[in-house]
Amino acid sequence: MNNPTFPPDSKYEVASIMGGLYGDGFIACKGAFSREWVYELGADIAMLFEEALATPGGALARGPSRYYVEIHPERLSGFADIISHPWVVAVCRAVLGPDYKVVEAGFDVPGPGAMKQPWHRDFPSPEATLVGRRLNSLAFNITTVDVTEEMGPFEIAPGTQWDDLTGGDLMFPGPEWSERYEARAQKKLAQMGDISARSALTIHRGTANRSQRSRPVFVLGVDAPDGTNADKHDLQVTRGYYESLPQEVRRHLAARVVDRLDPIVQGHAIEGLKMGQMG
Ligand SMILES: O=C(O)CCC(=O)C(=O)O
Ligand SMILES: [Fe+2]
Repeated sequence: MNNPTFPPDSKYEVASIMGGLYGDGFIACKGAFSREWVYELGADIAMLFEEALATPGGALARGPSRYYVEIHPERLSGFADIISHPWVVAVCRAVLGPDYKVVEAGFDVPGPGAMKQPWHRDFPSPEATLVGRRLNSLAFNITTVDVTEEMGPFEIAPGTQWDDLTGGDLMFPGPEWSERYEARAQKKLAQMGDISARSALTIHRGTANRSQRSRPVFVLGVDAPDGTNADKHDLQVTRGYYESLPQEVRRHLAARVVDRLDPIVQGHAIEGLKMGQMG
């Protein structure tokens, strides 16, 4: 059928998507959204951030002047645009299969004065990746600002999603690994409208924000059917919102359908990120 939202789009080749995520562990779609659309996303996030800061336990500290907030998807006016974007759909299908599920929606806010994070992955590698050599989850990011060097860009060490950290800390590689990551480090100067997709296992860090502006970035977590990240999250949508979504979009939401949204218990704390490093 000719559903315009879900074309089998040959612009997005499975082989290049797989090559990018199994190779570097990071790919991007430049200019996926208009700047106007991103301004709206930024405004929604600013509003939700204020709300979260005013709620006890509403925002998780990830180092000085750096927060993570998990949200109710429908509070973003553009949420359906994100999860039905043809590039996002193509990437999820290619890497996670036809029954992928959206398990997490949130945002990171590294504010002025945020410090350099230690190199890390966002959770320990699952058996599927370590032994099965397969990725069963992805993280998508959408910046709400044009990132400059001074804002402390996101930095990634390509290809390191396959590193086996067994024997040490499973999320924070010890000093014996730093040479490897420093040698590979790439700064991502994302611009408004860009979407990126990465394995959250690819070693990465936020760097020091020396500017006067914060750098809020939207985060979408997606699992393959055997992914277990849903366990850490509790996505909720109201019945009205759920029913407003096309069946094909709804099918991929690993969310509880509720009459009223419950406050979110911010669960995805990363203990090792509470402190920061100078630099
Ligand atoms: O600064 C960023 O964009 C990412 C931060 C990050 O990796 C984290 O808090 O887990
Ligand atoms: Fe991270």
